Amino acid sequence: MKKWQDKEEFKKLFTEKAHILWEKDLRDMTLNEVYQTIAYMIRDLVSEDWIRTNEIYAEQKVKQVYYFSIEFLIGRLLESNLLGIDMDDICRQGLEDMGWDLNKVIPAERDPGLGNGGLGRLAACFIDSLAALQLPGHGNSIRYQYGLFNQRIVDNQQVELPDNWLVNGYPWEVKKVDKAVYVRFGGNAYMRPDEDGNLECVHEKYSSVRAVPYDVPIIGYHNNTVNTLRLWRAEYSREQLYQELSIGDRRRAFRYKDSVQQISRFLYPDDSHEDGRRLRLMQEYFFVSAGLQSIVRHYKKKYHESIYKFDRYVAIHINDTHPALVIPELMRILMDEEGVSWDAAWNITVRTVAYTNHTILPEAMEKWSIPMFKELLPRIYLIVEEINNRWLKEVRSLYPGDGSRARDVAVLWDGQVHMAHLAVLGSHSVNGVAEIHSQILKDSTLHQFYTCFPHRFSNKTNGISHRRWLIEANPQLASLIDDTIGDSWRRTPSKLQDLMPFADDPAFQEQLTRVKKDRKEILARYIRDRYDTDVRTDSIFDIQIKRIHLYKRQTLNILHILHLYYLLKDNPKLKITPRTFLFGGKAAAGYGEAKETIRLINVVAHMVNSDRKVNKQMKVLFLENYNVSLGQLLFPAADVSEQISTAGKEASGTGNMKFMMNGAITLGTMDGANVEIHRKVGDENCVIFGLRADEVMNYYIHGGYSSWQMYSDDAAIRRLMDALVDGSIDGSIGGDHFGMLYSAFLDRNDEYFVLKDFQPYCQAQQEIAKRYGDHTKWCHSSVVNIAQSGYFSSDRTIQQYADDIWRIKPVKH
Ligand code: KOT
Repeated sequence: MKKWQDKEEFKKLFTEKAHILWEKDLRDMTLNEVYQTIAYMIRDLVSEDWIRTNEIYAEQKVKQVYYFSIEFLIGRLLESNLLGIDMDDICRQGLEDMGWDLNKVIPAERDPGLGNGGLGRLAACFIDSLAALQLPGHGNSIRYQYGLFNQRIVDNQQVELPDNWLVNGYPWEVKKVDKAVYVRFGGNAYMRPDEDGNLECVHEKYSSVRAVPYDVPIIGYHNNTVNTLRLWRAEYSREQLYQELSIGDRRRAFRYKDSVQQISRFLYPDDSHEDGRRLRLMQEYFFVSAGLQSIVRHYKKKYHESIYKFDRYVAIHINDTHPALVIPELMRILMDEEGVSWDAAWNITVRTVAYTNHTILPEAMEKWSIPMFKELLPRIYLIVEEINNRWLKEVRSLYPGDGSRARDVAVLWDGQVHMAHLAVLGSHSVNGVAEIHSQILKDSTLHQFYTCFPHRFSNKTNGISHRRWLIEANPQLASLIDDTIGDSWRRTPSKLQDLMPFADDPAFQEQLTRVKKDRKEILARYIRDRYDTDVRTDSIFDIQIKRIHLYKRQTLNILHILHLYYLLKDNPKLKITPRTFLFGGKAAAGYGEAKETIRLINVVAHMVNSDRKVNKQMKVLFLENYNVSLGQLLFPAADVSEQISTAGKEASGTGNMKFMMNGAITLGTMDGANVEIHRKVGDENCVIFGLRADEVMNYYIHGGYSSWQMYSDDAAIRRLMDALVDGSIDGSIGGDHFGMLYSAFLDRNDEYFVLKDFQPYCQAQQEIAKRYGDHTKWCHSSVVNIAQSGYFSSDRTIQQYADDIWRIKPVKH
């Protein structure tokens, strides 16, 4: 790897680069221009290694994995790349000499909003770990022109503004025009006999979309590996446009042009909440087909091996079902373009593809209407139909007379294409993302498939990049850890365990307290600057940051806050441990209850914060536009990590791990990865409450829960529910106030057991306050959490995928 020798060389190269790029005096440069200049300088440093990495993979003909994900929530890259190439100090010093502060330059980079939440961020942590472990693995996705909306709060309500993240250009990407491919939509597809009497497929009158890749380097950590995140952009094919124009149908021609450009324009703002739109299906097929074509092309060109050996050299991973069309698309390429028979193509496909499930919420399971699917992807539909026919024939012969089997495992059923069923059938490996979630997949969601293919199923508990979420986000803590146990944990995060002996060390506890206080002050400054509000850094920072969803139960949190407020109002002499409650997260624009939850939080916040009788003891804030960068500010400042989803609903969660790694105490239900966090740290170092997943399941199956009963029996709950609709919290009289939420709790029998878990949650909050009061004990817990968090590094997760699923090995150079 080329490096900058010292700050003098940095300054010289910076000056040269800046002049070429901006043609202006250094003093006139904007912070964004400074950031872009450094980004291009980093690209100069890594470009040789980027080329070399690919050459070595091809020369050694190593097996490579391609991680297909409709989202990659990568966050800013300037700082992580500087850390990756170990040039952060030189850059900082060089900038300082020239009159800039690196800490002010870093925020000039916009967060690429290429994801919604957990699923997209996981994909980003995974490619980070692949490069750090020198594993040959790359990402494949869409280059959305507009990311997820920017969120503003106006009159207590969420307002969505477009996220035009590419306006100033994106210095990390490289457009590869020569690697463009074409993707076909629409037209007619049918089978007919060829000269030899074999069936061949004819696909005619289709419309072609040009897919152009934009590659982003994924830089390894202190090694020479540079992998690739390939993002596809849709362009119209000039040929097709001219053809349409030459026929004389101008309208049709422009309709074609517009519809093509729509494909990579917007990221869908859904998280665990599908809505089956046609454009979304186009996006899915677009990046799947483009990605696969380029992989097959590269394999043939560089590996010189028979297509029948494809799966020995290529692994394809599908991040949930959004890329599940990989299965019929690979079948199509193998059969229609490479002349492989059905049976051989199926074997190659199944051995190549592996699938991860990220949710068991029924409304998030992807299904497409058959007529729409057929119209848009006629050739792919024929293949899916054949997969389904062959499979159901097998099922019927295995379980004769059992008609209900077919319903549970069919790919085509009830006029819909069931993507999860297609994904399981066409993969050799199916995994969940936390132990409890993988168990639920086997026991219920995919139970029938599990009985057919038990060996396919496994668990791979999620992880997070400790480089981004500890080294980069919390340098103060990282350097304290270095000083205490050395820096080997940076390469080997399990070494964080070496902190265990310091859990009761007074000197270490004191320094940890200092670091936490520093981080709370940094956050407090941000809050003061942006919201003109002061928060007490001696209060408990209690944080819930994640997408807004009824199952994640931000409602439970805010109802408890309101309850606490009433306690203080009713007992003016009452003293509680001062608390700062912070929320962050976006609601899907079409998800009414989630948007009402945001409004409720803001209305309560306003009432509490403006009440001088209580606002010394509690404050509530909703922070706008939660994204990766804001996360990097929030996780390090947290005392309490709110992980309070209805048990059995959160597949894993990964924010829980980021809090833990930064020394916060989990206040959570036995859901997702909380279960494993609890096992690592024990009852003494986290606070668990509420219904267990089996109890929740029991209520769903057998009934026996009545939220009206909770309302009648519990005066505190009654008061809170009434407050939602009597105008006492949102002032004005008239209107239904928070009727939508009231109705979800009472008329719709509280699907997520908020009222049932309310009192247990209040007690858990009291337990938190009690423990916080014993500072030494609290510090002990904080240390244990940090020390045990190494397991939740995505390096561990990726090593498991590499060993058990992909069978790929590191490539040193
Ligand atoms: C969205 C749409 C359809 C299917 C799944 C999703 C989805 C799931 N989006 N995000 N998730 C989250 O994925 C994370 C990473 O595995 C999990 O930690 C989290 O529990 C999921 O909700």
